[in-house]
Amino acid sequence: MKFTSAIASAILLATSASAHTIITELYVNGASQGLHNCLRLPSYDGPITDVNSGDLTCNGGPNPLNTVSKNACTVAAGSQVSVRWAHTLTSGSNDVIDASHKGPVMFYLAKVSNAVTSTPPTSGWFKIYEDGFNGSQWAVDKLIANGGKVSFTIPSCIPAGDYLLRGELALHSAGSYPGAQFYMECAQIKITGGGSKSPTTVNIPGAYKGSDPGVTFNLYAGAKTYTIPGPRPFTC
Ligand SMILES: *[C@@H]1O[C@H](CO)[C@@H](O)[C@H](O)[C@H]1NC(C)=O
Ligand SMILES: [Cu+2]
Repeated sequence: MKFTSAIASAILLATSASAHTIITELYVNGASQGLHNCLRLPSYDGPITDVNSGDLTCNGGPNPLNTVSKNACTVAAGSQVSVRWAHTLTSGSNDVIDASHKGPVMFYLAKVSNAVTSTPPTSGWFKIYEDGFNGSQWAVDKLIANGGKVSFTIPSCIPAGDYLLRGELALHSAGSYPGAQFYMECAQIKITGGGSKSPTTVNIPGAYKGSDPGVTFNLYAGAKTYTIPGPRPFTC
């Protein structure tokens, strides 16, 4: 009995460790900005599970940020940005995340004084993209089918300047809280052009609660609808 359950938990551990994911590459209008470039990368691809943790902003804590790029990438407002999630810092597009890790994909922006050196702010975040579940496919299913890449548009009307772009992928074993696994990395970008609109912002941590229907959600129970956590995305 004991022996069996020890083997079972070892297998579970191995499965979940092999299943994690991390953002490894940023693209602007389809052009790679270079592997790991302009990214604040943790040493480990593990999740954050406490929605009130400061590590929810741009990772860190149990996953020390030890591969922080010295560069910010320039992005014209209104252009298309993509990121590539991969299982490890060096995985290719055939190894994105274990298919069991279903859930939504979201992107947020926050203005900072210096994209490379500023501490990730806990306030000032606005969502610019979200994809959840359409009744048959999760955002993560589409991500895997697309080699880990997801694309979205930087709003054309927000002020130029330095920003942190926060990519987030979530959920998996979220039937009770804590349980949902949040995977997030921040990219260092300088937005050019733009306008003068001021999006409504939220705090991260702060925007999610353990009791949110999109945070505590058994995605293996056959539900046909899902409420993505956080605010709805800003549009110009
Ligand atoms: C859900 O999205 C997938 C992939 O884009 C698509 O093939 C499928 O038809 C969609 N299903 C519904 C119910 O909209
Ligand atoms: Cu995992």
